[in-house]
Amino acid sequence: MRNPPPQAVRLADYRPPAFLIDAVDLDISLDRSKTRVAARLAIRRNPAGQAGAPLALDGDGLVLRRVALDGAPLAPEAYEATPDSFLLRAPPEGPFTLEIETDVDPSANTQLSGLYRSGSAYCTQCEAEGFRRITYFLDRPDVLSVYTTRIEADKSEAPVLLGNGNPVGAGDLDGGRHFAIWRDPFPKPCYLFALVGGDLGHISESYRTSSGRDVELAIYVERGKEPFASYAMDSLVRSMRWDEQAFGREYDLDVFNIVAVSDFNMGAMENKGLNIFNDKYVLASPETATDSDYAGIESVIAHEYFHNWTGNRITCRDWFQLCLKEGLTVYRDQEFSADQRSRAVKRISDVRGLRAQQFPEDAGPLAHPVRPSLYHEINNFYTATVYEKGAEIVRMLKTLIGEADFRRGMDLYFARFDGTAATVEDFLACFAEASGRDLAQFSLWYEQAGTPQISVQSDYDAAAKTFTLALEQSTPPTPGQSDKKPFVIPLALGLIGENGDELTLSAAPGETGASGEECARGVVELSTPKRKIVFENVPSRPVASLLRGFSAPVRLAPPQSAEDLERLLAHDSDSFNRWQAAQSLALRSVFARIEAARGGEGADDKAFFDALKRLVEAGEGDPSLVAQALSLPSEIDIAREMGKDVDPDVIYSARSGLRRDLGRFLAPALAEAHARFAPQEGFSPDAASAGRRAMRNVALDLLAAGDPASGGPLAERQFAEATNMTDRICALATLSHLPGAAREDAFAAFYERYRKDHLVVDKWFALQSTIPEVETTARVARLMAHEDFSLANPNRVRAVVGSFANGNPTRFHALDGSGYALLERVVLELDPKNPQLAARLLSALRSWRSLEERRRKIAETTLRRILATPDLSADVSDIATRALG
Ligand code: 0A1
Ligand code: ZN
Repeated sequence: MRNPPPQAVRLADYRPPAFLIDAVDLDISLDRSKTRVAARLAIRRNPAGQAGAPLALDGDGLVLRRVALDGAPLAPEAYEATPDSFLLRAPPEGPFTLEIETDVDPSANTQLSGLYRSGSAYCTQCEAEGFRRITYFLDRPDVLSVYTTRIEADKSEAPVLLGNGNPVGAGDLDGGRHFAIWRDPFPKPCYLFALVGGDLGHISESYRTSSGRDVELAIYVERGKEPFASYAMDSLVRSMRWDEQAFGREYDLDVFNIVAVSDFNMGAMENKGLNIFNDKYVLASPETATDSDYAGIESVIAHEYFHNWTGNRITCRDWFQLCLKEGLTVYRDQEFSADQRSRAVKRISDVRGLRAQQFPEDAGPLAHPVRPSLYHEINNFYTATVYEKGAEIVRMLKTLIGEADFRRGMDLYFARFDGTAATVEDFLACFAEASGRDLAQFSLWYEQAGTPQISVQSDYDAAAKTFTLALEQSTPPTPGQSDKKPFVIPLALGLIGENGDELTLSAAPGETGASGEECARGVVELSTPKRKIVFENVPSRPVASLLRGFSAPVRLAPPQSAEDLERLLAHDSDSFNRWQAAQSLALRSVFARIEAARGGEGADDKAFFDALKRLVEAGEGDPSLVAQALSLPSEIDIAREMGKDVDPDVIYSARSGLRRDLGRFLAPALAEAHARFAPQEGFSPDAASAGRRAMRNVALDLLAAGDPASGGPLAERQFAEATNMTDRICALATLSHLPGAAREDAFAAFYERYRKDHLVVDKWFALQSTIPEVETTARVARLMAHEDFSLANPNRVRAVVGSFANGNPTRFHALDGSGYALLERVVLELDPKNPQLAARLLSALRSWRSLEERRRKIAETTLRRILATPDLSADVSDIATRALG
């Protein structure tokens, strides 16, 4: 384990490496507790690096066995080695070869970083700084080397041996051992290194690239699980084709391997030619996977595959540039999924995710720019801000410069930076060049944290037939950034006339008009603190449909009137904004209910409910969009809108009241929809079928909220008769909110049916952890003692504890402090074993300052106690320190 205190790393301190490592030859002899790693490094001084510097390699918990320079053993005074570092005091001026042999213990590796065991297999995870746990190295992304890896193992234990690149040799050895040699011709940073050894099954397929090269694709899984990998394979093939068509990017090796493992800290990893996946994002069958699991697999498979160009062929100069590969690759996988499915539904779900994860991050003490300028622990920067807001920046760039220039910029980026480690500046320069536009102000999106707030005042002048929008932007202060400069914000908009028709935008001449181009594209740019825009020839008072398609990651305020929102919900040509109108109306209702509980005026939902009823009854169009409109803002959405003095109990009762009333009002229409969207013959995971299931299940859930006496039995029936996991788990979710024997029986039956499948058992864990009842905290403690639970497995921990802390606001924030105490216990127990996971769990407390005072105090005490614990990891102490900061 690395020793505290963690050092601050600053972007401003970046210096090119003093040495380069052109070639790495590894010979790795796998053994459960004593794996021998022999590395031969071809090193030379970097002409751009600091002259005369000693060679300082990174290590982390290594045991050095042997070291030689140009073939001769090194004298002890020539170097200094600790478990965490290796220093060669006076390296030769010319190129030299350093041979280093280390021992590592994969069985003792509970951090799941470096070389570790998952089940009976050996696997690796090197991003961000795991390679130094395998051998001493310049563990930084701007050192690119060509790797040859020889892997040796017991043939019976690990008949499958996989590495990066192409297979170039294999053979049997004495004593039941065997070896395989892999060579990766593409220079790469060490964080993309990987190997796998184990007794695994696989499925394979041949793929012909657009230029006619054949690639062998294979997905390796636990033996017996092979049939569950077919959707992942299908997604891979579609991703490869799509990247050729959408970005002109072809795959470059002879093989592409994916391995699914059960113990993994994140979703998956893009190691060159050898992607390693959390099995949650590979394995699926109609009986075990929900529609959202299928969508998750499709997008993660695509994401990792797309990294081959955005991340691997072009990598990052330093970890501050993480968004260069992550934001861009998320943008690419989002576009891919949008093309495979309903674009509008995909956008809605991405924006829901952004608001649920990134907005709170940006509004709290952990806020950081998409490209941070300082970190203590890089593992804590794999955040929604870097990933999801990073993707929004790329999307805005495309909106601003247009599709053609965007594609030209991407082509230029690929051509210019292939084989290098690049920066955000390099990336933006390509688009500036391709579009002829100065992107200096745009680059503030990478530098300034915080979510901009846009306020809008509108005014209709009936006599002059003009409509004026007064826009104003401001961005709240965030840690270390008190004053914000104005952003360039692309605001997609339209005007909806009295009859619901889309008005043609026509700008008034002069300074206050929008440009002709802005009107034609329906996108205005807000790049100053304020901008007033006058539209002319507006026959009657219109309603502005603003931020169409969520064209920028901002908040709009103040909320529109109910009448305006109802017009948008009924008529907006932009599907996203129709959904947004429903969400805004629901939020209005919740806030009115909260006011009513405090003695204020109650909610008048009649028009809103009527509008939803028309949507449900219309029966035409996309049922998945109707389902989205009926999916009310979550408790967490509501808390975020509230912003301060959040009381989760108050939110829960107001939201439950709305669900109950809506369920009652819509009951006949919902019952009809539930029947109309009953499962058809055969199962397909495609978007259309998933949309039908979404509609059916949202109907079931609202029906039960309106009338548990009839909705409960309906859910029981659906649970028993379900022919796919989506219908079964949704029925169980509905039942989970209805206390009683039927619910407990259903949970027991579910477990009996799926106890052998750990991914399904995770759903069972997660649902129970999110039951909004006082008893749940004790239930969670019981689940942690369940024979299927293990602190060593990140998926189990996330299913039980993560779901509780992030998905059960009333219990997690219980006034008696029991929820925080549970989190504290788990974080502290987990920290010495898996600090990355412990730190992630702890970030559930990131919004503690927005809570009402009593909870805020308990949360603060909890954080302080955690921070005062001796021997805390750098990961957890970084989160606790910043959260309190
Ligand atoms: N680069 C991967 C995510 C990833 C990051 C860190 C990991 O270990 C600390 C593992 C995976 C991706 O974006 O998919
Ligand atoms: Zn990624």
